[in-house]
Amino acid sequence: MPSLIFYGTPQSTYVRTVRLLLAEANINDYELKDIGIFNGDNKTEAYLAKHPFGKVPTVEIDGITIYETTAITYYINQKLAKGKFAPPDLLMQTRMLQIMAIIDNYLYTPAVGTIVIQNLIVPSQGGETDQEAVQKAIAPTQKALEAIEDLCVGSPFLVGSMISIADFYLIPIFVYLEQTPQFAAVTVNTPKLKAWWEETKILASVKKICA
Ligand SMILES: N[C@@H](CCC(=O)N[C@@H](CS)C(=O)NCC(=O)O)C(=O)O
Repeated sequence: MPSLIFYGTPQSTYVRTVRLLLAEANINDYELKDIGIFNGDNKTEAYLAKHPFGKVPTVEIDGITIYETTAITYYINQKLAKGKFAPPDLLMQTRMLQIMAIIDNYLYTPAVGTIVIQNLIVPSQGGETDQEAVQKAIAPTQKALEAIEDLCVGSPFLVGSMISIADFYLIPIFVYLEQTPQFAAVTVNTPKLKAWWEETKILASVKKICA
């Protein structure tokens, strides 16, 4: 087993993406160094030396530092999981990458950056939910989820019978979205994703990492 140090706050969706992959690969022997994103840990000089953009996660595997979740999951999947979390079929592998890119570029900001943060984080820190911002985030969240709906197989997993990195990207977002009053609205036209969510939310790895 290579030495693996993991930097990130356990609540982060991207941190959970990588930790879900590790859990499904049965790799539990790693050190988790908590880097808070609400207390400024991610903007210290020491952390910025590892990740110049100050985001989580970052991992160090056998002394190699990797940041950006796409790169981390690619490396760990190839190096430690024999590539089992990417489908062998070229088209399905392409769909997996497409779904991950949609999540990064079109879903994360309205769904997590606004709907989740405003409903779940802001009130927990004593603030007031910005309802106008939440309302504006519904349409782009719906659009991104509907694009994923069109591309996914959805039964049982996003790109087929085997769980893939695309599932590890979407699961942590659904864990939080489901707790918001907007969940029904943003999934109104995504029956495959709703069925997918019922099947994936009960996985042991999801209960362990996303609790
Ligand atoms: N492109 C990055 C995005 C990571 C990201 O946005 N992480 C969030 C937490 S889920 C973060 O670090 N937020 C802190 C901040 O933006 O200051 C990746 O793929 O790893």
